[in-house]
Amino acid sequence: VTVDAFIAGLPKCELHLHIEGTLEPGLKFALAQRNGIELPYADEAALRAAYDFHDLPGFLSVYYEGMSVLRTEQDFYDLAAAYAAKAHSQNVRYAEIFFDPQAHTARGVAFDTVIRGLTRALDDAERETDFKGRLVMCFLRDFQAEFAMATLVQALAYKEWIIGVGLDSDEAGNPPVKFREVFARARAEGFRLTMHCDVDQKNSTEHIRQVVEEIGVDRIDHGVNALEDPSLIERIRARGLGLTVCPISNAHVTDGMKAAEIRALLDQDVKVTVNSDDPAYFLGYVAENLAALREPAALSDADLVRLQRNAIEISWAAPAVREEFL
Ligand code: ES4
Ligand code: ZN
Repeated sequence: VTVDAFIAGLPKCELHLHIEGTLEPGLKFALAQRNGIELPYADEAALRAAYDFHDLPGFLSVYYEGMSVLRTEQDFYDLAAAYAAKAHSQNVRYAEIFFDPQAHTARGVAFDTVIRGLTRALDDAERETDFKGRLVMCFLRDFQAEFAMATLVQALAYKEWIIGVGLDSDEAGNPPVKFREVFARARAEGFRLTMHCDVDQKNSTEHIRQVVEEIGVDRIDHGVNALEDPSLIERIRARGLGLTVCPISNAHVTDGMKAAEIRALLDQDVKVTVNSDDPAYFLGYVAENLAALREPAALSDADLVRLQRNAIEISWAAPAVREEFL
């Protein structure tokens, strides 16, 4: 897709972006070399050839395998610094950035190493450019709730660096209510809450109902299947709960970009936003996602502006950041 001048110039806000999903093949090879790790691919081209996903589990196995090169604080710094530079180049002014600490602590990398590297890169970017990034800690739903709770407790010492918590990874058999106590504790500790309700999952509308009614999330990641239940979508609209959708990601792991659904959400005044999810793997940052969606979803320039306003409105940005953007 080509990104035209209007999309390129639009000040952007991105709310659904996994920092580990921004690990580009070039950086992956450079970090592997720096850390003395042998990748099971001869070169970048061979690695890219493995990026041929047709479903969520297929994607997730490559995504977790890729993280093995991230070991030191400097590795996490370099990862976040590269994303910040890329986001700045696309006129992203504000991003809420997921990180998956359990994917690192489970293989022996300290929580402190992960968060210090990421935070230092975001602080440097904020000082040097007009890009601001904030961290949202995601729990992996295919691990036990006890591990998520232990991770939450570990994160309390770093509270000022984390604005909210989320839930990601493989949804099959891992419903939102599995993490009821974890999210109740997170809310009590002052974190904002979001959860993935991935597209076209088994029990999608039941999972969305759980996040709205039982967990009490502040927004929903993906969640487009709510359209199948008019009373559910009405509750989402009435509460001003945003949906952070990811068209190019959906095109890879579901049966399409869900352009008609995004159009319907806009037309029904649901606060929908467009995001990149795992741009190094799905081959599109936020500008490319907007460009790819423009024709299929019949997005006018006003719609493109609306998507950015929706994003900053449903964001957890401080009032000063919000005012500067709007
Ligand atoms: C993810 Cl596409 C997707 N779905 C669920 N969890 C994830 N973590 C990173 N990307
Ligand atoms: Zn995601």
